[in-house]
Amino acid sequence: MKTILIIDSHTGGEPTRLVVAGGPDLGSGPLSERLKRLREHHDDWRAGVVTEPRGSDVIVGALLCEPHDSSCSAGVIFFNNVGYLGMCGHGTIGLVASLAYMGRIEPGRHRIETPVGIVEATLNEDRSVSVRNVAAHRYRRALTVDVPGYGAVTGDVAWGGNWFFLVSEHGCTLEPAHIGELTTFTHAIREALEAQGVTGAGGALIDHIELFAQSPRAGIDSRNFVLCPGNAYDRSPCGTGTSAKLACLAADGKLAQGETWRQESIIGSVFEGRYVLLDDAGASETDDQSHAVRAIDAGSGDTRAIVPIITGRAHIMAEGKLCFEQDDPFASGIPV
Ligand code: PYC
Repeated sequence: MKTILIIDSHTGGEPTRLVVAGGPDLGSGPLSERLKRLREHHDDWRAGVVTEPRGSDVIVGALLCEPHDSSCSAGVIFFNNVGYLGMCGHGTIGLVASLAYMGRIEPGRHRIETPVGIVEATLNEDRSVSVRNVAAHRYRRALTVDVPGYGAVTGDVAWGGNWFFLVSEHGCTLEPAHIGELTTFTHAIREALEAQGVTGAGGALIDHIELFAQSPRAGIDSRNFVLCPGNAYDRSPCGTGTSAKLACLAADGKLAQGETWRQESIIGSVFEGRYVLLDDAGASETDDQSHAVRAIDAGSGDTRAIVPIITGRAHIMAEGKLCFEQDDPFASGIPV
């Protein structure tokens, strides 16, 4: 029987399943290369860990890896029910909380290697975690797509560690009671973007859709609804989605460097976000921001890049061992 050791946490309601032992041998080298090996040779393993019957559509998996860069405390590859994520903000907060729970790290700053660059996570004394994300930028402003069944929808395309289409004018009610229709609507937007050839830099698929509305709560700047690639919605305010939002706010001159933005999720959990301009972030960080810089070189219409800092809190939920009997017909999940 094969076994995999896991720690489950949630960040603002969004679960992260950290695999601490029992992952496939991906060899050495940069995490982008190891991600390629995971995708090409061990995709069944991914599905077994996060999809039913051992997981669900909501769980984000995080494979703990030896970092390639020795200045990093850990390396991580994020995955979900349908594939892989470049970066994951809530997942990084969950990873850091789990490493602290395991006694592997103390409060303070820790560099973490991901397939899209190095991020820096600070475990704060109050157990919240602040993630200094890879550089974010708005790639296209006010693009309109024709969404069958809904009509014209206008939004921005931005990179926050994943590609997002961000929509503020939509006429929807962002309340938990409407999650079904919000999922159907955002799914239709994603299909329309793909069908109409709207992409991120270099033809990248825009696989996250984010709607915004005002929050009814005092002190909260905005509420969001985020559709993730496998059609689950993010229970957290989405770290990479909040990063993409900060990039758009910065590009529009609506949020100054260092100012705090409180982003609430559809279920009411909150991340605090702020940013520094990439140019001001220092030489060591710019080395890590190659993806964003490449994206900008590829011809952005809107080139102001920022380094987002996202703060949230994760809670440990479970520690255990996934078991895979040799004759289990669903060891690689339930095919859909
Ligand atoms: O927090 O960045 C995030 C995230 C991406 C997908 C789900 N959560």
